Amino acid sequence: MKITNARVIVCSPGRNFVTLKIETDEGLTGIGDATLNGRELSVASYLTDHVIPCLIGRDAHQIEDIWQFLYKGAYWRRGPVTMSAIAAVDIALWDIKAKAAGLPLYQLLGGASRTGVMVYGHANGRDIAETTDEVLRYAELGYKAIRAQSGVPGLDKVYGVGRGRLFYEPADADLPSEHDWSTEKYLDHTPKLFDAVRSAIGWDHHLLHDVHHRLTPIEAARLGKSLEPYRLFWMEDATPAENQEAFRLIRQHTVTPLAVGEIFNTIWDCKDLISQQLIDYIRATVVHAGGITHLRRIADFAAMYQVRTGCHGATDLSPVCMGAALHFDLWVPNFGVQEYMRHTDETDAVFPHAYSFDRGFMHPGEAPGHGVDIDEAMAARYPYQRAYLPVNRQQHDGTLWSW
Ligand code: GCO
Ligand code: MG
Repeated sequence: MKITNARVIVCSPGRNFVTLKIETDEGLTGIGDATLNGRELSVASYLTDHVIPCLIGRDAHQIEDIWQFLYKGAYWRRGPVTMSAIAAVDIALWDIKAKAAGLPLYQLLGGASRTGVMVYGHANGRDIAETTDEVLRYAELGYKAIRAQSGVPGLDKVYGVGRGRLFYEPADADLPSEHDWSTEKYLDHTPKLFDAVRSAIGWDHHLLHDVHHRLTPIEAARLGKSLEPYRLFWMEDATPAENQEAFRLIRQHTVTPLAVGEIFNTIWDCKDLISQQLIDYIRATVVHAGGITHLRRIADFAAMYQVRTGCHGATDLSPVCMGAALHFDLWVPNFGVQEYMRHTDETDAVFPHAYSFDRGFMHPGEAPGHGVDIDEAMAARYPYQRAYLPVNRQQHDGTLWSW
């Protein structure tokens, strides 16, 4: 089965998405997600200018060879733009292979390991009372695992605090907006948040929290320790992870489980974190970590150290990525949890999909392929709109900080 054509579709039904569509001489087509929040057009160009010319005429069934060709053959390895582009090709080719077999993608990976995929939702509010109410609302919607984020007294804009919707969209401006930050205020506030949330919800639900790369290792250790009484499922991105060794210090001080990896793009980003057992959950996901082909390698490596998966699933990952991730999750033996932030109605209409949510669990559906499509006519009605993620500055002196 030869690849005859491939093209990139950029659309913005509420937020920007980059989608790759691959066509074959047998009439089968497949689509892959290539969305990199705030840098969408770089991946679109990488695909159009450098990847697509190399795809035409290749055998669509040779997923592994094409992956190796795009990874090793570029000479310049890794990086989010390259790996998102490779992922888009990989997801589209798995879609085609599964359609050719007449099977849902998870069957080609090895079949279902579970009846459904436990997902966590995002509860947030401007203060502790609002966040607590939101956590209870998510519990009513059936979620078994809930992430809690709250505004911090004395800080103007804080990561993860939306506006009472079931999603939170951080890429909110034509140029980066600025948030302010105080480690002291955040560290004083967060244990109070979880004290209130646990008292309200009890012990039957998993609770999660995202630090979003803002603490130093010793500060993260202190937070992890102070959250131990509330039995978190995980504390995410407690410190920036360029230096994998940094997690050893956190680990030495706390038994709060650690999750990291939503911005990782290859197995090399988590090699030491996993092999030295410095984390509990790896958050790399299909679109940013080289597709199903590469994520599967990361998961198998992680399994050797009892590290479980917890794929990133914010709204900036398109329904195509969500569909592919759910097939992966249904199969992967060392599954932990899947993040699920709902898309807007416009996005869901542009990307019709077979996956579904029921009482805290999701299922990829039984449609052949990954089960997600794109309505191109509708996509054309939502042209690209430049949108940046915010930046963060220290409140006391304006120093640029990690957002
Ligand atoms: C998460 C993430 C997101 C990111 C976003 C950036 O845990 O869901 O941290 O909220 O900030 O995906 O593009
Ligand atoms: Mg995160």
